[in-house]
This record gives sequence, structure tokens and C-alpha cells, in this order.
Amino acid sequence: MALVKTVATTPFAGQKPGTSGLRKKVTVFVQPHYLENFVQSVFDSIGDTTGKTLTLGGDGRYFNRTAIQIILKMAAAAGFARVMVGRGGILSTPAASCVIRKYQTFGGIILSASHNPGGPHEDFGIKYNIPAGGPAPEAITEAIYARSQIIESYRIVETDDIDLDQLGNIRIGEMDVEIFDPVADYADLMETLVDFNAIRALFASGFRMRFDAMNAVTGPYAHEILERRLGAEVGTVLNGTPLEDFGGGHPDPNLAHAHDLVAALTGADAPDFGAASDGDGDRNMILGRDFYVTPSDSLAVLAANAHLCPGYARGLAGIARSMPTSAAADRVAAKLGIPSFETPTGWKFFGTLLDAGKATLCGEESFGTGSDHVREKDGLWAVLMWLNILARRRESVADIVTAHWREYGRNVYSRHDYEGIESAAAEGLMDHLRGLKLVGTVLDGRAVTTFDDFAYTDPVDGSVSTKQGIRVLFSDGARIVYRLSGTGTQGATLRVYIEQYEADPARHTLDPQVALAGLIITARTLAQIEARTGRAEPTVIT
Ligand code: VG1
Ligand code: CO
Repeated sequence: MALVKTVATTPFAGQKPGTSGLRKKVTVFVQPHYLENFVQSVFDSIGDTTGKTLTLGGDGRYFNRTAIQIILKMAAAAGFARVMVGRGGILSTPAASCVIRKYQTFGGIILSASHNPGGPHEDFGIKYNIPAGGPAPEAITEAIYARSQIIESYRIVETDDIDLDQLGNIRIGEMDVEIFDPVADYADLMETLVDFNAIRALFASGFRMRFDAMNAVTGPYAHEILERRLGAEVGTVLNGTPLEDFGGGHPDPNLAHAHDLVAALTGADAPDFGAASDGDGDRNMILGRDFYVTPSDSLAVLAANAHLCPGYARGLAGIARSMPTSAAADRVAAKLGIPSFETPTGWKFFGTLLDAGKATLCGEESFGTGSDHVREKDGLWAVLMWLNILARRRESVADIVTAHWREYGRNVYSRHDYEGIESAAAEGLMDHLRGLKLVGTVLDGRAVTTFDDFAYTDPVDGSVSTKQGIRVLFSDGARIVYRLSGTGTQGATLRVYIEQYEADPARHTLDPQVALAGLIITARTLAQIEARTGRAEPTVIT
């Protein structure tokens, strides 16, 4: 019998999961008892853990291995019979969701701060996913937080660290630890959803792509699936070695941070297709030669073409998008005659719709796309869906998207982020907005029809989530949305989402910053952004 030690502790303020788990600086996580308190709060909030199996893995960032050793010893003390750990402590977020579902484990713990930088002075994160495979819903994250605020002790087995790099089984006390290949189950699942033969033929025909893994978790997945199973030329995967600090960059697949990829996809000799994924592998960015596909458009194009992919040949039950995501997917749903859903930001809100079979595809404007195959957004899955569609249609990315706009019109869209502003200024700005009375007024020539703080009632379980973003909706279909980020670790980040519908194909190729210029000024003026934050321009535009 291994020795279980009960360690006295006191609560840490602020162990409150945000949009996707608890994210803090590594310097916060390494404080004695900090991680342990949170993990014990999770184990105390999810029901009886005795005899259960847990999935465990992370994106490999700094502190991943240390955290895994601690969580294993605490899982043994909590009576888990078994923990399934990806080799080296590695599991992409969608692969973790896949494993939880495939082996029906009692949920899992995923270690990641996603697209935030990694390293001793950067970010770390932890979240619990439920047995259905998705991020814990608010009722559970609230319970975890409440528990963390009254915790008095945690339990841990006293034993040596185990070797995380050796495939096979090893015991910690009474508990079995299975170290497994983090790629195989996920890659096998992908083969059931997309047409690998068609994609192999596409690559064999000379089609070239670049996938930027950004020195994050998807490197091993992309090497196996794209280069080995699908026959893409060696060198297709850029930055394919996971590093604890992601090579010093932001593992955030957007035009600002995935610069290697953007450079590679520019010019007449560029490859046909480019894609990138984030720190934990749940996000994706899609590029054609000299062409950027916005995540909102990507969701709409995937929805309109999903029937070309074997896993979706029988059609879609419905399409769900987060509220700030553009309405492009709604237009596809309307044409297909299927329901569309608008949820708050964060993948956890899609879980009930997917479980109930109400939605098949889901997406967020923040480079997140996914389906009912797992309960997380899935970066490589989106890339494979695009490849399947390109293999079947044999048109360029740019031609597919511009044809889509001609058919449905274009929801011209942009997100402006003001990162690292003072928390008090950010709260003040939101309070100022909440105090306005706008319905019935005209702003820069547009009539305001709706002005509210988005509230959502889950159509499946009836749970209510309030204060999910301030919406200004105009009579011509344009809108402005304001939210504060729930994933940052420093100060506050203001996100402003700007959208306007354009039916006229002659205006579809305009730069969105130009097409939206008037609305952008309205958004800045209304919220008094410069006066309140000192920022004349956003930090990141996507
Ligand atoms: C951001 C995105 C949101 C996404 C979340 C987690 O949240 O806006 O759409 O679900 O990150 O993505 P926020 O609260 O900062 O706006 V990931 O890839 O960081 O787990
Ligand atoms: Co992520």
C-alpha cells in the first residue's frame, strides 16, 4: 500500500476557470500547493472517483511534465483505478477528447494555456473535461471554484516520479498508469471521417501544402497524418517539433503570429494550401495561395461542402456558432433547411447541442471549428476537411471561397483586440456601454434595433448564462459586439467584433478593414476606446 499523505493547505483567491479552464502565469502555478489545491477541488467536484479511469495529457509546454507527475500522485490518492497518459505527457486537446470518448474514461484533465505563450515566465493552464469529452459546463466549473475557496487539505501519494516516455503500464500504489501513443487513436478517428484515398490522390497529383505546427502539440500528429498516412511531401510540416516555449512565439494561428506560414503561402510559386494550428491543437487557420479564409467563412464553407466528406455524407443535423462568430454559417443552414444555433463564446456551450444530436458542425470566429466526432474544436480535423473538399472539387481555395460569397453573399467581418489594457479601464468601458440607451437611435446613419448584454438559455438543459457580450444590432444587419477575454493572464483584453453583410459581388474582394471602416469608427467612438484605454489602434486585427 502506497503512503497517502494528507497535506494541510489554504485557499488561493481567483482559482476560477475562465472561457476554457484555469489559466495563469507559470510563476503563479509553481507556488507550493497552487496546482494541488485546484486538482483536489476538481476531484472533490466530479463525484465518486473510486475505481474510475482518467485521461491525462497536455500540450507539452513548460511545467507540463511536473504537473502530470503531481496529478498522477493525486489521482492515485483519490482512488482512481487507472490513468491513461499520452507518451511524454502529450495529448492535443481534440485527441484528449477522442480518447475520453473512445475508452469511456471518467473525463480527463488537459494541461494547456492554448494559444498563449509558454515558458517559465509565460502561461500555463488546466481544465477538466467531462465523460462526454467536452470542457466542463459552468455548473461544474462553478463547483470547482467554490471548492477551491474553502479547501483545507489535499491528498497525494508519496512516491517517485515515473518515466512518462516509456510506452506501457506502470503502477503508482494501487493505480495503473497506461502510457500510450497520443497520435494513433486520433489519426484512426480521422480516417473514418474524411476520404484519405481522395486526399492521397490529390497530393500524388502534385498538390502542395504547408502546415505550421508552430512548435506546439500538433507536430507529431501532422507528421503522422499528412506526411506518413496521406503522402504529402516531407517538409510539408513546418515547426513540427513541440518545444516547451514554442520557440519563443505565440502559438496562435493567425495572420499576426503564424508569419512563417503566411510568408510561405505568398507569391506565384507558393503551395496551393496552407494551415496552422495552436498550442494545444484545437484551433486552425486556413490559407490558400495569397488568400486568407476567415474562421467564420471557413465554418460556412465546410458546412456547405461537408457532404463531400464520408463522415458527413448523410447531411448535417444543424450548425452551431458562438455569438460573435459571423452569421455566414446561418445562411448555409437556412439554405440546407437545418437549424442554426447561437451560443456564448467557449466550446463548452456546444456540448449539449452535440450530445443531443441537434448540431453536427460548430465554430467560433477565434479559429475554432469542429464537429460531433469529439467535444472540442479540432484544428487538424478542419484541415483534413478542407483537403477532402479540395480533393473533390479540384478548385483553388480562393475560387471556392469567392464562389461561396457569390452564392450566399459575404458577411464581411473583423475582430479587433486591445490586449493588456488596465482591468479597471476595461471594466469602466463595459459599464459605460451597459449604461447607454441605444434602441431607436441612429448611429452614423444606421438605426439600432437591438442593444443588450447577450444572455443564453441552453435549449437542451435550460441552463442560463448571462453577460456574454454587449451587442449592438443595426437594422441593415450590421452589428458590433464587445467582450472582455476570459483566457488572458495579464490585465484585460477587449475584443470588438465588427460585421456587415455585403450582397454585391463587385464589393466582395474589398479589404474588410476598408469595407468596414465606417462601422469600425462607430465602434471605437461609441465605447470611447481611446479615451478610456489610451489605445488609438488595436493590438491584433483578425
Ligand atoms: C478565446 C476565444 C474563444 C475560445 C477561447 C478558447 O476566449 O475568443 O472563442 O473558445 O479563447 O480557445 P476569450 O475569452 O479570450 O475571448 V483555446 O484554443 O485558447 O482553448
Ligand atoms: Co487552443
